[in-house]
Amino acid sequence: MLRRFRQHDQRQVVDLRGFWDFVFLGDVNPDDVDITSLQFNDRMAVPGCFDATPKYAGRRGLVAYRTRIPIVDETPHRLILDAVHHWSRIFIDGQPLRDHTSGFTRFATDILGHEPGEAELIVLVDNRFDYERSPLHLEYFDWYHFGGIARGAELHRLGTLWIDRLQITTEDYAERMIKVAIDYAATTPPGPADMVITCDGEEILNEQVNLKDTAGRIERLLQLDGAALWSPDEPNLHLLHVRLDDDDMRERIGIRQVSVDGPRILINGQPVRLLGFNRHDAHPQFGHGLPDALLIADVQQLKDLGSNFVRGSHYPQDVRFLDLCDETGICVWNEALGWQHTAEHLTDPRFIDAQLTLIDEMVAMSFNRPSVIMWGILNESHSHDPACRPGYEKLLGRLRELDGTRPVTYASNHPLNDVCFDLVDIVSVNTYPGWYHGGIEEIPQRLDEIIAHLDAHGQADKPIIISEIGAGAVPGWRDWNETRWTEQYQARLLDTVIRHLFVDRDRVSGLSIWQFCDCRTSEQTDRILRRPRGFNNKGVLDEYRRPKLAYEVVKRHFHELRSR
Ligand code: ADA
Repeated sequence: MLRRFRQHDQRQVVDLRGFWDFVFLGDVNPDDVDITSLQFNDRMAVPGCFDATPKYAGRRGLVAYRTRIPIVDETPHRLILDAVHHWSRIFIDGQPLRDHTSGFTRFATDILGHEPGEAELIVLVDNRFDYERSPLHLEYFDWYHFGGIARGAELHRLGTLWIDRLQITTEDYAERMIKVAIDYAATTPPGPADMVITCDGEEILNEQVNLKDTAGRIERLLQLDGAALWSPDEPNLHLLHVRLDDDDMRERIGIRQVSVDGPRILINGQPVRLLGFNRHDAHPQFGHGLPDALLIADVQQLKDLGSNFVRGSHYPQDVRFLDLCDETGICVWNEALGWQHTAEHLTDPRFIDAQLTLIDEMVAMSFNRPSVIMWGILNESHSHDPACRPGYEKLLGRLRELDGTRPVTYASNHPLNDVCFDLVDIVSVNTYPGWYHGGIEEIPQRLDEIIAHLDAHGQADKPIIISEIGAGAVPGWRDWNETRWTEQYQARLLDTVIRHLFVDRDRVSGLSIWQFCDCRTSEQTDRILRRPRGFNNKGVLDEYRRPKLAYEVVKRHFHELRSR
């Protein structure tokens, strides 16, 4: 994926974005497909979602994408796809190499021992709901599950010794101390290898390492004297480049540490109040395959609104969006894919295994982004049911294993009888007073009840985030009655929420309004019947990012609060 900086000077990388051959196969079992006899009768953009294009809008089934890729020599090559929804099978020259389940995460397919020349790459993609093959994409969720090769695609020539992954952590922001972990791999034990590390073009390490195995990890502690820190207000970034013999990798980092101290969330020891939105990575014309220009526009409007926080609801965020958040100082709650799961899912090993794989991939693809300040799981799942607690323990435990540097949380809509809050660093609550229950005038009391209950039940020494709250407003609908679904009602509700949470109060450390912009919802009958237009209309902007009445209300409050 093309980033704002070159990730490799020496490694040969081919960007595979463009128009691929395409065919819609329909309601067929992938195991019954004769991959050598496919008739590609169409073309499709990669990245993109085929079911966001008019011709295939709303259709679900198996599809095939095809392109040709250059195999430089007989050394290993690696195909990297940044997100394929919801299930895929990768073929090279008609041979199946791997399956992948779940969208939203980057995954690699290694091509070994292929003779030099062109190879045919076919990707079978399935956007149907099929619990067996993709247990994390379920039709009842409150958003439309688009299908396709939705984000970047590239081919890497790995050579005989390569850097599999760079993982960089800030060990001590005040001392500008970072730890660089270099995971390497090789076709044969490499022996002595030259390793050079530079930061912003300045050499900070040059040594020979003796690599005895075909895979391993090299770790170095480096002090970047005088390097500027990353924070929401001053998002300074640095380019760290590692060369290992003939391979190399560049990562962009922010020197910062996130911690919690009692009810405060700290970045580099300074308390931060998170003000922002839940944002679906979606658009009616692009599905989950947003063009770069739209990501720029979304970030412009988030900044215009005065927000410094986005909850990536409800799945791992596009790394291009995270790059922009790194650059503009927007803090991100990055979340594993999940929505209102019950014990049926949380006690199913297939579901848990799929969650663990997705968490591994989410952390790997976004670990080095300073904008990601916390990890989340299992939106609004049954954390009030003791039968679900082992599932929460396992998934939160995996996050802590993979990354001890970021706080973890989950959004609960059962704040008064939740049995898993002790497992998280930050307590997050979704609540909709004034929308699903009661009037706007009851909002202060409802919020105070929740906060008082949390403080009285063991959570008084933790930060609280109101992770969802809001109201629906059909775009352009203004009415004398100012009832639900009008833009006036939404504006009045959000005005009441922000005033009550933050004017003369500071118990709550963060707010993510539901939601940034409207999004298409699931086609499932009992979902869509409750969603005018077939959209979740609680955006402060509509799905084409046109502001509603509430936009100016939220903007005024957020800028005023941020100026304090
Ligand atoms: C829940 C859910 C959101 C959305 C929201 C709503 O809080 O987490 O994804 O469905 O309700 O609009 O009702």
